[in-house]
Amino acid sequence: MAAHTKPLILHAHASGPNPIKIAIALEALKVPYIVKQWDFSDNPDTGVKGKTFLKVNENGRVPALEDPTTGVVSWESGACMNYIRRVYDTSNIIGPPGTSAQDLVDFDKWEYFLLTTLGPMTGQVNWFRHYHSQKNDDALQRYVAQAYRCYDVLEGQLQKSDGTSILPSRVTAVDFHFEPWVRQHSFAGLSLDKYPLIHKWLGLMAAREDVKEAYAKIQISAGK
Ligand SMILES: N[C@@H](CCC(=O)N[C@@H](CS)C(=O)NCC(=O)O)C(=O)O
Repeated sequence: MAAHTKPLILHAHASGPNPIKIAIALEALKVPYIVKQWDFSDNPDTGVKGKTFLKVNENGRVPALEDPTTGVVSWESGACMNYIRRVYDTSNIIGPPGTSAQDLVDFDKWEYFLLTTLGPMTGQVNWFRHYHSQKNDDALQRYVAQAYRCYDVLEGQLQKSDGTSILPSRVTAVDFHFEPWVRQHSFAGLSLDKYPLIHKWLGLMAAREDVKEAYAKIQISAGK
């Protein structure tokens, strides 16, 4: 890491899964950063839908990432992750393990699968289980089934590494994308009983120093 790198500013929320992915990547690459916490309100000073934060991310969601060294602002966890990889992972510590066209596509497809499918389906399970104003069991069951379908796909992929990483040869940013969403399975009311390799992978991820440090920094910045 260049000695002149100024700490990046990671905009986050105490319990939202998407900012954690970015904190894990910054920890893995030893990039300095500070965490700025927001709530989910439209309070002008503290909320993601308030006027102060909307100047950083007009979509009103976290993560957002400011890099004072380059002046670049990113949001959407996929864009933040790709920015970090392009600028701060020149030795390819967390990127695709191989260089073939298939290796690069494999990285992309699992990253996109989390961003477009497993993450949003789990998010909808959480919404209809915990937050929707009216009981809607049809919607809940639809998203529970979709989340389990994603778990089936992930369990199959983890057979290739005996549960040690999503891409077979080593842990990458793909694992960082999945970790916070799969960690939330209990909150979502989803069981890992039928998914021994996901269970094993999650345990290995939770034991990593970069993962532990990322959660610790997010919690400390939230005053927890
Ligand atoms: N697709 C986005 C989603 C960002 C997102 O939904 N973040 C949540 C927290 S994990 C959020 O800011 N929610 C605020 C809201 O729903 O108002 C990503 O991958 O970053």
